Amino acid sequence: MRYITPLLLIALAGCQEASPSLPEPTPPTPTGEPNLRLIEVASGLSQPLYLTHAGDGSGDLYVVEKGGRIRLIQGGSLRSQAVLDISGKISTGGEQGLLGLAFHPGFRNNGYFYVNYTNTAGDTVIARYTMNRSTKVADPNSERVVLTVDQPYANHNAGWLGFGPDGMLYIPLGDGGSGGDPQNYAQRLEAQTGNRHLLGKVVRIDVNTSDSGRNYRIPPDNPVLGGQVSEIWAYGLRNPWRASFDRATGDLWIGDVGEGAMEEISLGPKGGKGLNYGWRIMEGTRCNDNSLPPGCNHPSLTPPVHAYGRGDGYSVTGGYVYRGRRFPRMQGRYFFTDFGTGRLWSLRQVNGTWQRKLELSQLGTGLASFGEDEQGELYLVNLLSGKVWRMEDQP
Ligand SMILES: [Ca+2]
Repeated sequence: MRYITPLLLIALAGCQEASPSLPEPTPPTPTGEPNLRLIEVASGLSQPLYLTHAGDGSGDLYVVEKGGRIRLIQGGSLRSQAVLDISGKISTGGEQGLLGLAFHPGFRNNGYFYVNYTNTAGDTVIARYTMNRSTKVADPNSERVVLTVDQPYANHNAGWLGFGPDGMLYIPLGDGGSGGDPQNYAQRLEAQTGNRHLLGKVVRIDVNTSDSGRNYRIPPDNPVLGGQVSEIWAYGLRNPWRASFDRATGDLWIGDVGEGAMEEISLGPKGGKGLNYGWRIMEGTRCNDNSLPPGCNHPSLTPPVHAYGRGDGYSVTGGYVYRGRRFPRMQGRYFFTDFGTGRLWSLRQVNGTWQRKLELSQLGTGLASFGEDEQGELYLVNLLSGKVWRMEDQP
């Protein structure tokens, strides 16, 4: 139906949160342009689609495999024993699978981490597991389901989740799938059975407490949308494939995969609640359905900071603003790529305008996700080749 879907199905990559760390002063931005290269860190993974760290000072890296396992890279080596294997309880077709991973800000003390997966019924599950911090293994029976969202179609499951600088868990969800969001889930705010009102939204919940029989609490400072405060923080997303928090500013960056014409990078300033990112009224900067309120290009919609068409790619993979220390010329740039074409760009704001630069090309298909370590250094994960690389700026 559109070009994107089959690819995405395969791609499903995810990025992960920047574990909430105190904002650090941003070093001055050097004027030189980075000269990127990729250094292989690991290979032999099975459909990896995300990489993150536990925020525990260990230097360990965790890689998510679409088929249902979490792997550990420790001291530069990929451990054969999985951290978690829930391959028996998930669906792995197309865009389904184990899709995201986020460590609790207090992981060092409680061993908690959260995953986003597609269960055997095809629905989205957000669940907590507890890891033994000595063995770095989690008992599959430690699962505590936080939230389940009915998925009306198999595609557009998004998958990323991450803790914001406010300690809340953010979960950008896809529009439920099919093509063109036929039930208009992404714009509908009223409560629906099976939590389908959360489709096409950024969900924001407090997992440290609970209310009303839920395993979480709706933060009272969530926006009033459709006349009520709910789990919805922002809306109007189609299939947000990887998001991240800028660890210096707290801004939320989202790569949202387009329908048939445009890919987009959207931005939510720290604390910017209630934003409507536009889908399916808009596809990127293109008017898609002007019959829906409030109509195309309405000032109440939040347009992407960048959008690109089929000449550049067909399935965006959202990335990170680089905040590491090793490569000053990368500082402050937002890196992202396209799953299909393997082009990798950066965005940076110059005189109030977001400017794009092509950093690398010909990386091939399959770049399903970026990842970030505790120091803020960046990685790339290829779903198809099973490899993980570190991004470097060579002098
Ligand atoms: Ca949009």
